[in-house]
Amino acid sequence: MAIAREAEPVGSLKEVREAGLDREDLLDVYRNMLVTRGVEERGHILYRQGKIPGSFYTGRGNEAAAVGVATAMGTDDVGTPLHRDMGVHITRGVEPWRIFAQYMGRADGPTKGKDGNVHMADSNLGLLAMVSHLPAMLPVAVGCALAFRIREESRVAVAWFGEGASARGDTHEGMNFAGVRQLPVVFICDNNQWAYSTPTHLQYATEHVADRAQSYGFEGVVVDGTDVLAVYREAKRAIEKARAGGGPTLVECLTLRMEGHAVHDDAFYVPKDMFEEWAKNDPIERFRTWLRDNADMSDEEEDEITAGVKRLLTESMRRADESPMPDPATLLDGVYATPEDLDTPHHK
Ligand SMILES: Cc1ncc(C[n+]2csc(CCOP(=O)(O)OP(=O)(O)O)c2C)c(N)n1
Ligand SMILES: [Mg+2]
Repeated sequence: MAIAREAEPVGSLKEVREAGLDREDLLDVYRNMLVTRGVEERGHILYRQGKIPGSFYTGRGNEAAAVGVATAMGTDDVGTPLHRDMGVHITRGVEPWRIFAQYMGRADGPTKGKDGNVHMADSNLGLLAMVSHLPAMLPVAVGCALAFRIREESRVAVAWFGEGASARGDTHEGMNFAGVRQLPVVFICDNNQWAYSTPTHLQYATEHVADRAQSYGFEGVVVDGTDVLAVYREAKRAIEKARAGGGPTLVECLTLRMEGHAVHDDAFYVPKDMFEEWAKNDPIERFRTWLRDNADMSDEEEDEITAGVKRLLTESMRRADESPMPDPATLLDGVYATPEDLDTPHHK
């Protein structure tokens, strides 16, 4: 039996306005979702051209969940997005050419040509780069929330994790501590129903991952992760509640991972009818239809947005290709902190 609240879909333009988005914001959300998918589709081409070292991960099917949550964050809030959350980077304002540069290990990528292609974030935009070990970023986000509390800053930390990662101890430790201290943190579960080839019934025994929130002393919500407006509304509620001192929320965004775990995996183990069923709820197509039915998006507006995104991506790939490989002399830059540069009291 479900314990978490199961969120309703968002209906009218009026309801969306009440949740804080005007028509221009809605078109921006649509644009961000298109850019997100476009960056990953073009990244896939670069990979097949042999220009991307290592493997390559995409978040196809997760565009609404990632863009919806990031749209609800405040400028000074921080987040720890993962390998399915390109939409968070795009919505926070990372320029796509820097993402292509990152993919190709170039000097202008957010990590200046170091680390894996999705292990990135621009800290100037309030994002902390992931490490591979899942879900090691949850305690980091909880630590940020504790710092905000101690410094009396009106900021919220947003922490992403996959449903597979929810089986590991860091999830428990992070959520328990956040619940005990009622910290300003929102946990976002990207539940794409697979952890590599492991299906959900072999990952957790509750109906929803969000059902666990109750045992940590905070609210759990399950939302359709293909409905960008419902995700936005639930994330906004949770973030503002955290900011107002109401403690954490676990928001579970339910989607299907629409491709393999990474490009080397053809997802042969996912039943075909599952893909067919979820393809009917493609998040971008779904929002496009909503905009046309509810916000009078015209053919001209749509064409202009689509053409603008295409131009942006083409120009971004060209610019990224001009970015140099990192200078080997910079190999250790940024790896170790220089204590005298830190402003923490114990380093003075
Ligand atoms: C502690 C740890 N174990 C194993 C891995 C290898 N690994 C990377 S992604 C992944 C699947 C994670 O599944 P989930 O948390 O559902 O995220 P998804 O990839 O489905 O978005 C695994 C097993 C890892 N990165 N960290
Ligand atoms: Mg998963």
